[in-house]
Amino acid sequence: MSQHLFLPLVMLAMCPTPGAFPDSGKVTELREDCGRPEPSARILGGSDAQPRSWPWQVSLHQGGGHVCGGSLIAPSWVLSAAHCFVTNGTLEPAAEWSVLLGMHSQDGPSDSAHLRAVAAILVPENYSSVELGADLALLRLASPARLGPAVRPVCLPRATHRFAPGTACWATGWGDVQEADPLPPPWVLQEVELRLLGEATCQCLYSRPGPFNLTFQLLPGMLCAGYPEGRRDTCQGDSGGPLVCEEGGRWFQAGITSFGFGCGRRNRPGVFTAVAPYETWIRDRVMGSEPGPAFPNQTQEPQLGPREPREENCTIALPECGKALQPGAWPWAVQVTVPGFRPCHGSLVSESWLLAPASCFLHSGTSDSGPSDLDAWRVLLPSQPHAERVARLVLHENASRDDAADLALLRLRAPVNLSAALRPVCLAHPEHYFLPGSRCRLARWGRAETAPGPSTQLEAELLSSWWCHCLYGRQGAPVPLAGDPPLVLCPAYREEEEAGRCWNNSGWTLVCREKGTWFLAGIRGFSGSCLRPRVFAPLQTHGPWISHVTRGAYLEDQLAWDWGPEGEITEPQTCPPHTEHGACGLRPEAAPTGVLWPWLAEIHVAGDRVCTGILVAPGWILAATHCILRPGSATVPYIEVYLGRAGASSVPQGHQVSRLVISIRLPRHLGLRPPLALLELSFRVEPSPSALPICLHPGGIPPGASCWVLGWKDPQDRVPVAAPVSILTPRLCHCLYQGILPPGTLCVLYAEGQDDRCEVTSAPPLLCQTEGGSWVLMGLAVRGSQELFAAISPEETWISQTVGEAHFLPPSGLPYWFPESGDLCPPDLAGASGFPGAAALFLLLLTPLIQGW
Ligand code: 4AZ
Repeated sequence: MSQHLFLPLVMLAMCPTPGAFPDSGKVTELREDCGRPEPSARILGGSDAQPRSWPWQVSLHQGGGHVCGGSLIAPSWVLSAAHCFVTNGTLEPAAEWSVLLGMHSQDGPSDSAHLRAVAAILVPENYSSVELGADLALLRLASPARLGPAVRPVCLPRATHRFAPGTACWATGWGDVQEADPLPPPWVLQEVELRLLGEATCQCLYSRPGPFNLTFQLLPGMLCAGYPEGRRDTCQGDSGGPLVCEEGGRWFQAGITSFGFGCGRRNRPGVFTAVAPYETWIRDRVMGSEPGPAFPNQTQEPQLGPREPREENCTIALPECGKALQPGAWPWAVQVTVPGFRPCHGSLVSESWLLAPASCFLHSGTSDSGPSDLDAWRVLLPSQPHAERVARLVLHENASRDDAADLALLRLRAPVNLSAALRPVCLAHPEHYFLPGSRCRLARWGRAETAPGPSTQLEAELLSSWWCHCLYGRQGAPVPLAGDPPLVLCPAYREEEEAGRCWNNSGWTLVCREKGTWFLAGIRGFSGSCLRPRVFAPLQTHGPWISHVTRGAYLEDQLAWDWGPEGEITEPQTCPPHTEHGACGLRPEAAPTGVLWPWLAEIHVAGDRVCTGILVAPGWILAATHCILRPGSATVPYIEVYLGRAGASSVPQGHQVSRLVISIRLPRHLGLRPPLALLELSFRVEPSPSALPICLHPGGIPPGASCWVLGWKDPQDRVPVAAPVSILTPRLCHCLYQGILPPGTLCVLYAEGQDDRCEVTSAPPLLCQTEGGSWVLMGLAVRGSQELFAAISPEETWISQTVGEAHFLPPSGLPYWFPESGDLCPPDLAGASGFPGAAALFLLLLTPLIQGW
């Protein structure tokens, strides 16, 4: 039962002439006395039901605990919901269940409470799942219930019985009080008043897709009860229990609690199995039982209830959360000022409640009994000229111990009038998953040391947990399973104008957009370093606390969301090896933006040609000198570098990173022009799935590696292609290209039938994926060649000295080995260099014979 605090203070009309109830007796007497609770002084107005108010309510136990509700309809029969007993299409054995009657609190036995075994469970043949209807079940008790003031049957409606939309009825049960928030001890039976909704109204509400495009088709035999604004509802654990309506002094069971999208969500009223249509089904099954259930005639004409809106008009009662006219102009951004302190940034979460870090208030005269000076606190709301006052402060119980729970809720003295410029942010339910690729923004949170700058606009995209852990987590450590809910939210940022600013002077929230609606997804307090905030604590784990305190926060109104492939990961995954400078050579399987080669750079030289480059450290690109510097040119060209591109024309280029080159470094080479150049970028790039340094191989050929030449086929569209190749041993290479190769040249052989060659003027790189999973750079194409590459390993010292953070992996594999002379080559190959491909193939076929060379 959820939101039971909203129960109105009303006295139920009592039956006029309460008669003594027979413990056993004539069938007619019993039938007449269905649906009449003990007429003791029963006061409604709280969430806990009074004892004996709902004497037909039973608790169905399995494995020693309450699972579902039910209603006593005859001494030996209980009505409940089929879904309580059917698992994966199979009816559970009756012997596993027991029925507790005359219960008030699940805490301990009372005089009236007694237990019955279940002799049989009957479910309609056409029941398959709750959404498809027929969600009812009959339980035959092994022996009749002991009837008395706390145990009495309810009346059942005839098939012709009509319950008018708008009628106030009552649902009862021991179910959750919020989603994922079980009824607390002493587990007293809960009651909630629900209004019957007309079919069209209910369908209209459930047809409104909400953020996740989820709708539901109401079917005949279902009925809805609740409110468009939600808040009062049944919930998990109430299933099978009764929805009863009073008519002429008797309580008739109109519905059986069946399901709904979540609990208490707006536009998602509870769905019940309508009992009246099942009169025949019930009668047929209980036939012969004496006494059987009672189906009294309807004595009064159904009347239109007072609050039923026009059927086709189901305009939701509340304005929507999470809509912003433009990102950054957040209509929920609030500032709370406590005298003597800087303003604290928080978010409006309903008409009356704000969410902000508890740390803003922990040191401002707050005691357990609350702060002493709330009167002096002021709240500035967007587009409001006057400050508002605070009526109440509720600190999260773990606020001072756990950064992820650094939360406080503040109630305004008076609810605000919401508008397009002033509306709450949406809060996510615990099952809500912000999927990798979700678009997010940063927003200020808590007390800022400095005035907010334009970085409140910073855009980010959520990373998968694999990326998050391999990029930011402890490298090489096993990646934890995707949490449920995720343990962290991990954004990769888009480029910002003010690179290099320091981020440690403020806390931040991550607001993420789903279908045009912004959710407050994560929070992050002050960080100790200047780096942009990396990991956020997901806020949805606190959904139940926020709902519990506010009872009216604007939670999203949809439940199910497929977690997608990441949710199905069952085996821990391992990050590829890393270097002392962190992650390198990680490659996403399928990045949301389509960027698959995060180290591949387009180098635009002097505006007229494009070379391939490879990111080797956050501020450095390695490229082929011959492509960057044309012979004869004396000046250093103007060079721009782009990372995170998936082709010149591909849209969107969301995570493209661009930098200017501020210096070109060449190693000292006696006489010869060195093949490799290092380009220093104007400022560093943040590691992300679209810009991540590659690892560098320190020499030899990595054992068990798969290698590719990476580049683009067409220099105009520049869609990356990777041609699979084998790297020949230096001796084979030498034999094929006798005498013409500078030391340190790598030769490759393209896979047979491989036509996707990279065009050579851009000097494509040769790279391999090692057995450990990291991608390593081996070399860059020699001018004009598809098969020959200048290895990077001979330049390890120069590269490491120039770029302190270059990621050289530890040495492994076959050592480099330069032949002193060509005499060791088989004679047949000496003249084969004109056909290196064919000759190399021949050599490879001979490999077992020549491995000892
Ligand atoms: C359940 O899971 C359940 N708000 C019961 C009722 C509702 C939702 C879920 C309706 O048993």
